[in-house]
Amino acid sequence: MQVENYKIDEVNNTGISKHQRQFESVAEDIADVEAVLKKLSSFNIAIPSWALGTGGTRFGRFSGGGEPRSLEEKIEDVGVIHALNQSSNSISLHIPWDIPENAAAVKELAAQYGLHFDAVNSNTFQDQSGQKHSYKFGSLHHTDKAVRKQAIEHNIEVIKYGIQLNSKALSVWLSDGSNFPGQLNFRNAFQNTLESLQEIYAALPDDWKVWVEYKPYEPNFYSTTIGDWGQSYLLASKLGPKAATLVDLGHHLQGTNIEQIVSLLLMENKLAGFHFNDSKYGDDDLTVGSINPYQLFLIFNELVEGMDARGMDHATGLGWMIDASHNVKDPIEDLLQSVQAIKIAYAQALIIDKTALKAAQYNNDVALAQEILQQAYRTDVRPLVAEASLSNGGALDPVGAYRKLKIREHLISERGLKTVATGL
Ligand code: PSV
Ligand code: MN
Ligand code: MN
Repeated sequence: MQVENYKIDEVNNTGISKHQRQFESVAEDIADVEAVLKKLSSFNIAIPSWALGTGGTRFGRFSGGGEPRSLEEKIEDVGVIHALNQSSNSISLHIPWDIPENAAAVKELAAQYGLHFDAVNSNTFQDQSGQKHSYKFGSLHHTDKAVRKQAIEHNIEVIKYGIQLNSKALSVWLSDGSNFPGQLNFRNAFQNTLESLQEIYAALPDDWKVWVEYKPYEPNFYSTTIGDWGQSYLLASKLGPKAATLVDLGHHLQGTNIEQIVSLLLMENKLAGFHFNDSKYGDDDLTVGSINPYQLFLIFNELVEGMDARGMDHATGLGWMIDASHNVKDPIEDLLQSVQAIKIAYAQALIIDKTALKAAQYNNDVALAQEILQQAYRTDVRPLVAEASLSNGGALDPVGAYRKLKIREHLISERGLKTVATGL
């Protein structure tokens, strides 16, 4: 389904006067509101193809109805999201969950919704039917060269799919690790991983990047071979300039200062981008901003400061992607909420009085530094985000519009109630 512009306009019209009042009130106190709006309007966050169905925990999956049954229907769903928020103009594929059999047709369909393809993701954490060697004991780090070779070839195949789609990055997440002390020789595992990644790196086109993700545990519970940003950074450094570290917000132990990691990776030109999500304990699938929006704001503070210091374009300088999928919400609503949360944090970071903050830091005025940060954080910037969306033809309130336009009901009537999304 296509969400027609006039329908979004109709829904917007019901809330426009309230919005204008709220927008004027917040805009009044912002030095260069046009610059903020321009940045918000050009900011996009990629949608992962695996988040469009109700995800599962390993204990159960509860389909909500109208789930996409094919890659084409997933593209359609991202089209719905982008029509409503005008901030999700790309889709990230996980292969082999979503194989673009006919890349030209898939690209053309995506273009009809104003979409393109973001990073392609390889999958060597599951065995696929017909596969010769098992990944039970890992993939790129495996003790057996034949298993490593199979995993390397899979990654090279994923790059080939990505080339057909005009993707520009390969995202690698390995579940490789160990469950028990003594199971693994850490140094050999790391060395094997490096050598495998070097072969994959050699297959990257000139204008491509490889993004190396880390995760401290799960599915392995004793060690993960790329377990933290240090290990990822080490690999990325040894690989070369096309390699960088991908930060998935949920892949940190509780209490980790993620914003500091982000700041230093950015300083070293080794920050690839993000997988956004939120978590309360050790999870990585909750809606962005649902648990700790302050942390998200602090991360964006570092991003805006660090990217500006390096003269980077906020919209295109890094990879921005959501990586979250749960089993109790409508996935489209979940994704719309996540994108809104990211844009809110970004807007708050944009309105920080940076000159005053710099001076407070220089003078070691700790209390003032906190006041400056929290002044921005406590500003209700939602009217700014809504105004940016409106100026692009999107909805003032994407989740509200999605409900008013009864989009899920439409999808159920088209696809049926008992559908289960392909892939994850
Ligand atoms: C692993 O937890 C991860 O964050 C990786 O990015 C995967 O590719 C993705 O989730 C989907 O399982
Ligand atoms: Mn991830
Ligand atoms: Mn994850």
